[in-house]
Amino acid sequence: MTSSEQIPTSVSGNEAMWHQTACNLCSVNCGVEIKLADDGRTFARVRGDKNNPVSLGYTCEKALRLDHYQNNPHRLTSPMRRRDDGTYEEVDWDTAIREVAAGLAKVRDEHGGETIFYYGGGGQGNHLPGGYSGATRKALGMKYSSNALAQEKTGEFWVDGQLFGAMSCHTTPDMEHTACGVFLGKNPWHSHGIPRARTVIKEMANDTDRTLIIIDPRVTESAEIADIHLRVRPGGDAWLLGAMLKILVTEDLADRAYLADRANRLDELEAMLAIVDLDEWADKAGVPLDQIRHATMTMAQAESCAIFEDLGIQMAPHSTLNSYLEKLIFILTGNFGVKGGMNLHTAFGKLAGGGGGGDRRTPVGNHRILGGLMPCNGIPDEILTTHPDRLRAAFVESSNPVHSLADTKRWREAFEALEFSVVIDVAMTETAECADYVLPTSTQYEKAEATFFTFEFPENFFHLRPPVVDPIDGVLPEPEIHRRLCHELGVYTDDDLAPLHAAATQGLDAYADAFLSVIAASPDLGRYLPVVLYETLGPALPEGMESAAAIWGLSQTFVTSNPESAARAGHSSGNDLFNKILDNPSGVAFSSDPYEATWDRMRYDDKKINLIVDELVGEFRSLADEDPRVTNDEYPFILAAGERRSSTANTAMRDPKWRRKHPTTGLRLHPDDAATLDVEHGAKIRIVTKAGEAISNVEISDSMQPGMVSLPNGQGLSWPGVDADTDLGVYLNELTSVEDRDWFAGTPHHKHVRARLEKV
Ligand SMILES: Nc1nc2c(c(=O)[nH]1)N[C@H]1C(S)=C(S)[C@@H](COP(=O)(O)OP(=O)(O)OC[C@H]3O[C@@H](n4cnc5c(=O)[nH]c(N)nc54)[C@H](O)[C@@H]3O)O[C@H]1N2
Ligand SMILES: Nc1nc2c(c(=O)[nH]1)N[C@H]1C(S)=C(S)[C@@H](COP(=O)(O)OP(=O)(O)OC[C@H]3O[C@@H](n4cnc5c(=O)[nH]c(N)nc54)[C@H](O)[C@@H]3O)O[C@H]1N2
Ligand code: SF4
Ligand SMILES: [Mo]
Repeated sequence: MTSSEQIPTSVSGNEAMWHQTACNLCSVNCGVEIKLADDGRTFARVRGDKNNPVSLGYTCEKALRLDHYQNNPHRLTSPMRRRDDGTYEEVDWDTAIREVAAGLAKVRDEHGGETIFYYGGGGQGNHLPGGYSGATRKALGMKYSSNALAQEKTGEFWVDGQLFGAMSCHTTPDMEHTACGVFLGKNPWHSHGIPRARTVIKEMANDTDRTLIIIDPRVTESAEIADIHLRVRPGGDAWLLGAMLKILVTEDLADRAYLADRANRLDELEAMLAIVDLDEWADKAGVPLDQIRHATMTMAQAESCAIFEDLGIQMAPHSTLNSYLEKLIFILTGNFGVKGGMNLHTAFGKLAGGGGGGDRRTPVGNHRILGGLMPCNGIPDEILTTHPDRLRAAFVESSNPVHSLADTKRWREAFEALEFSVVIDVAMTETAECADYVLPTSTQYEKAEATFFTFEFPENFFHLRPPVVDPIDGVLPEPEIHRRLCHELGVYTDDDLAPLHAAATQGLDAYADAFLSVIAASPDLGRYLPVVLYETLGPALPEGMESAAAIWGLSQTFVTSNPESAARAGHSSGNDLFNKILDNPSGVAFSSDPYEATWDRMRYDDKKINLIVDELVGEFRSLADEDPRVTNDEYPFILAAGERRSSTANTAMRDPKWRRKHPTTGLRLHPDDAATLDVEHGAKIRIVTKAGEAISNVEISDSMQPGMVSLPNGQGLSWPGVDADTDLGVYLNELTSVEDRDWFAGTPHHKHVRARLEKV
């Protein structure tokens, strides 16, 4: 590793101008404009991009600190190879590509390509580069993959599939227009998740005709401004939602005309809800019954209601069941397929959703593969075994699973047990430190970049971001890495691509014609599509935009499969859409729908909602006997391991200096608990779980419930020269266990880690 700070490089474009791009620190990817300093590299100023059609100039305080991501002294600038003693040496790119291809091919030849697994491919940014891995994966015959979605959203996706007919039927809340916005286990003030979150929820709260409802055990910043805050017991949501559903069906609040028209199996659902004893369930939920009834009536009687569920229920007990019960609420109140409610949106590119509804299983643990993704908590089991079909090699890209997934110790053991591993990253991460090879790549501001978080409805948007600065020396963008790997693996020859090279110089129409005939003649080339496009069309694109070549393919696919949505947004063909994407550095609407489109998008033949998810009925019944009020003497606290705060951004921001203005590394604790433990604000405290222990400073806060504590996510990242105990924050997943997970989807219970606190 060498420092990037002294490497002078030329600048793309005019130094004095504002460069349109996006913030990569959360999934809404607000459009921002960046002005470079005189050195042509430092982000001197960052401001919201008013021309971005989604964020309209909005940002939060985090975007202003993006320079810590782009310019820091610990960027990787050379491929690294691990020596036998565990240290690393720099190797040149030719050597790295040759040895990585050979190492992976050896595992494929000896054990089959399906024993090499792929993890990552993009986080809150960087999905476009990850898309190019598809070629390398096919070249090696890889079958199993996963990413962070399989530790939060796969249960929800699967429930959507059961209710609406396919996992691609992803629901999105119309918070902009809703009369009643509900956030369940979500703190939009900090975590966003919807465009312009703070503005939208403030408008909702300030408007006397609209209602903002927050369901969270903590008094979050969002709860502080909400009209209604249901302060649920940690882990108590299943009982709360069960009680709400019971009130809807027994107190004449369900929209029965809508249900008769739009849904099947209402009678079975009413039978399922018969077990709910309202007083008992309200007590288990920790919320007074009159508050539950008031909130339920408000949701049912509002002109429209939209619900956003997130980690507070998805990473808590009964995760998949919670998603099911939450969705029943907007369905029973007639809020699916309507303005201000929940709708099915188009997608430009795919994040997950393929791979069926869980019929595929993992080779060793027999875990359900939902949306094509192995459940994250189950992956170490697939490696640390003598089973003949175990996973033997890993390809990790743009992700840091050793740090971000449960039980770091077990993940390190798993990496040790692999026969071969490679990581593509911008930094020497905790995962990179376990790999045989580390390949350094350009940052998201050094290449054409985009995410596929295209969740908006009725209009949906795509933002292709041009590079802001030139790449530093020594790195390659991911598409180039995958192109070189595919060549090294010998999957096609230069001759195969000659007609495409020639056509690319004659414009997109000629290219499209040549493409169809080349693929018809050699269908095998289609398997390596992203890199074929990158290699042939890439060089014909504007300078710096080579990595956008795959977007040409996605534009064709989108317009062919959604001609009406594309036409309503003004796009007549795939080439037309692609050109507009290239011409609009602030983003463009690729799709526009009427609200009825949701019903067309339903995948059951009769276009009706299936109200009964058979696999989850047994779990619902078991709620009658389970009691969340019972405490654990050995571990009396519930630790929410991973709260989103002003200075958390998963592991994208490694430099602790980025937290200087918002120093939030502490363990939040209720004043009563602090008094019992006899600790003061700022004191050190030891947190002990069954998996491990850590030291944190204490932040006394009456936003907490007694018995509940919380730690911020994404901290404890190594950074040379910094005192780990005081400035780095807690390395959370040294405290979590892989076995604490949802029985169905395998999603972790990170919001519900049993812990003991000890004064230091
Ligand atoms: N600032 C910032 N924003 C981010 C990120 C970031 O790192 N930093 N990460 C992004 C990512 S990847 C994601 S997935 C989202 C996540 O976004 P959120 O899900 O909103 O984030 P969290 O703060 O983890 O959890 C939300 C809330 O769940 C509550 N909670 C804890 N236990 C329970 C419970 O038992 N029931 C209920 N109902 N609530 C509970 C917590 O008190 C917390 O306020 O944020 C995104 N946005
Ligand atoms: N205990 C606990 N654990 C959690 C959570 C929690 O709440 N509690 N939250 C979870 C959630 S919701 C999520 S989404 C995950 C996120 O965890 P991950 O999926 O691991 O994602 P990130 O932390 O965003 O890691 C992104 C990686 O990409 C690298 N990177 C940045 N730019 C580029 C680039 O241009 N190219 C490449 N190749 N690499 C790049 C960064 O250096 C970093 O290593 O964490 C999860 N982990
Ligand atoms: S972190 Fe803030 S500025 Fe960045 S995308 Fe998210 S909301 Fe926008
Ligand atoms: Mo996430």
